[in-house]
Amino acid sequence: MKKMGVPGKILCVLMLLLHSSIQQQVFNDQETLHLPANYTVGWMETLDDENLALYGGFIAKCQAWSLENQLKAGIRFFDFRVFPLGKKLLIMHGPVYQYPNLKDALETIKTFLSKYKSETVLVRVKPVLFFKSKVPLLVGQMAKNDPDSWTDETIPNIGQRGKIVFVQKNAFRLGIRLYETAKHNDYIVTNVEKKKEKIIKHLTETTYEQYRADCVVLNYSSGTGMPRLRLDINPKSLAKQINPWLYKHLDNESKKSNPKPCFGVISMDFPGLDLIKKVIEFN
Ligand SMILES: *[C@@H]1O[C@H](CO)[C@@H](O)[C@H](O)[C@H]1NC(C)=O
Ligand SMILES: *[C@@H]1O[C@H](CO)[C@@H](O)[C@H](O)[C@H]1NC(C)=O
Ligand SMILES: CC(=O)N[C@H]1CO[C@H](CO)[C@@H](O)[C@@H]1O
Repeated sequence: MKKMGVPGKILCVLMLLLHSSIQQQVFNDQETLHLPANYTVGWMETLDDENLALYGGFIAKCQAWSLENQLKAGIRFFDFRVFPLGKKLLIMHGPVYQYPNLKDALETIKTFLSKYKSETVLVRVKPVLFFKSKVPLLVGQMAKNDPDSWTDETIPNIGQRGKIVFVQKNAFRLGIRLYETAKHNDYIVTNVEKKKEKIIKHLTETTYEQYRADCVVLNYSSGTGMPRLRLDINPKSLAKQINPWLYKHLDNESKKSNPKPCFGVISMDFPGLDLIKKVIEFN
């Protein structure tokens, strides 16, 4: 694989969309995706090859859309939790991604990339359940000699479009490194206002220069995880409250900051098209 990495550059973020209906779509839990006819699916197309090493998309955990629809909506970062079964890698939360195994999911991404050649998709694989050490090996066999996959630690230039860029996670040492802003207990949500404070803290943290040198910053924003302490807050109900606020917050940031901040990859639950678009605008 040709190295085109430019050290010192970082993965900036974002998302996107152009939907100007009266009601803004910042939260979505519907399976169907209604893309406006003029929606820019390949939003990375206008990105300058030289400008940034790579742009991120956002993670959408607990997402209602299929993998393909998430790609179309602009999401460019996926977190797959997998466990080995024989030579296969099965994906947990199958219904969300439709595909029970990693190979099929990667094929779906590749098919998307072959159609939208300007795009780059980050993939993080997290081994779960059992035989975790087999996972990097199996993924390695799949990706190492695949010209459509990037498994180097060096961050590729955005010029390297059309690829699946693997992202490291703990023992999974394939691909570029990721700095996560979230601390373990940030997952525990007891209070929406506190959650907002944390999101602002994370968004600010990812703009620090120090993290930009050699790793991608994963910004943990409305990704809620499973709150342990309160039964009345679940990822969906939280996203419903957080997403409109996050939209406004990003909107405020985009107006006051010049140059625009680079937030890294923003993780969200149930984002609607307008929220996605807002993030993409930061590119
Ligand atoms: C897309 O269509 C909507 C509604 O028809 C319009 O308001 C918007 O400006 C269009 N966006 C672009 C980029 O053409
Ligand atoms: C956005 O800015 C407006 C005007 O300065 C302010 O009233 C509002 O609270 C801000 N919203 C968020 C979510 O930061
Ligand atoms: C979306 C995501 O990957 N979030 C991460 C946030 O940080 C926690 C704790 O470090 C991780 O466990 C999550 O995976």
